[in-house]
Amino acid sequence: MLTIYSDTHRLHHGKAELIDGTLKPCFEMPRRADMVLGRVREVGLGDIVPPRDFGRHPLTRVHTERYVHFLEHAWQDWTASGRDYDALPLVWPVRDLRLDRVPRDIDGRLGFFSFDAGVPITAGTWQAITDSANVALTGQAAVTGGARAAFALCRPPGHHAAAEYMGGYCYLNNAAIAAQAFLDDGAGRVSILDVDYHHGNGTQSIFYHRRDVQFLSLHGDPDVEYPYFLGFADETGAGEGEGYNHNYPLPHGTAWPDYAAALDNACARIAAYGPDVLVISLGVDTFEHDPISQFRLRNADYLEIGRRIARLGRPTLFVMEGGYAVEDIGINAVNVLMGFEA
Ligand code: SP5
Ligand code: ZN
Repeated sequence: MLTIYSDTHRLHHGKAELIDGTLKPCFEMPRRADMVLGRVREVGLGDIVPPRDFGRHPLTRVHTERYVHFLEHAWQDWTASGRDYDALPLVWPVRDLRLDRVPRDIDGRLGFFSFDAGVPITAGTWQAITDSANVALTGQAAVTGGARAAFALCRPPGHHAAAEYMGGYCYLNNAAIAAQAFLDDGAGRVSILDVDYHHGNGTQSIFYHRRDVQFLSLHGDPDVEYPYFLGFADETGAGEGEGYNHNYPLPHGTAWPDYAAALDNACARIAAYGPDVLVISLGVDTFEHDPISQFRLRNADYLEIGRRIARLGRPTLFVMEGGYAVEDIGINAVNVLMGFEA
């Protein structure tokens, strides 16, 4: 399987995140991608190529222009106002606060265009996030060109980012950008299967009213898990998109048998939908030793996830999302890919 990878992810290196009431070093760190790339090499998965540059157009097919513009200029605006530590949002427009005005000040804009504080913006963030999207788009082009599958080794991840907000370590929604590119290149229907431990709220939001993209997500029950405010089973799509969104909230402690049952149900829905192409939001924070997550999948279970995805028999783009047990992230992510190829 072809892997697409760019070293520029390294330019995005947030310093701290707020967790358990204290500032801790960011869990979403460059070493994550290094470990996955190392494993791709170790097992000889296939060629590793750099991304091509697809420019701004595919980004604004799923994100708003004003949001992309904000991301592009945020670091410059932040430093222009005298700061040089990571830019972080601190205030959000909830409920009866005003949503009809985009603040002029960068601190206001950071809050307007985010839903949590897990999104540091640094000097290299724009370059890293646009290259991460280019990694996904290069994989998308390979699959459109006839490859059975490709692995977009994206970092930063993307599935929490919606049309105009960032959050949860995500800025541009790489999987959604790739899914839209498949459609723009002639696919009629795309399924996105999100196996990251956290609900793919951004991806759901982007496609919620549409029937040309089916979205399915297996994740920790938002009643007790981040992102808390989306990802429940009764979110089934709206308008034209009614019936094309499927959430599988699962309890803390979920291990392989229950996970597999949910995955089988999701796969049956994908088969019934009959997509031209499949996009996998590949998070491996479902691992038993993940430091911020509460499922209990083991190394070998990831091989089985890959086998089940392969049985769908669709051209498949794997897009890297979360996974914070850094010593095992390469083994687990690449196990999915090896299970797929077996
Ligand atoms: C892409 C991705 O996986 N993003 C995840 C963002 C999660 N951010 C919030 C984490 C909250 C963890 N709370 C658990 C406390 C453990 N003591
Ligand atoms: Zn996650």
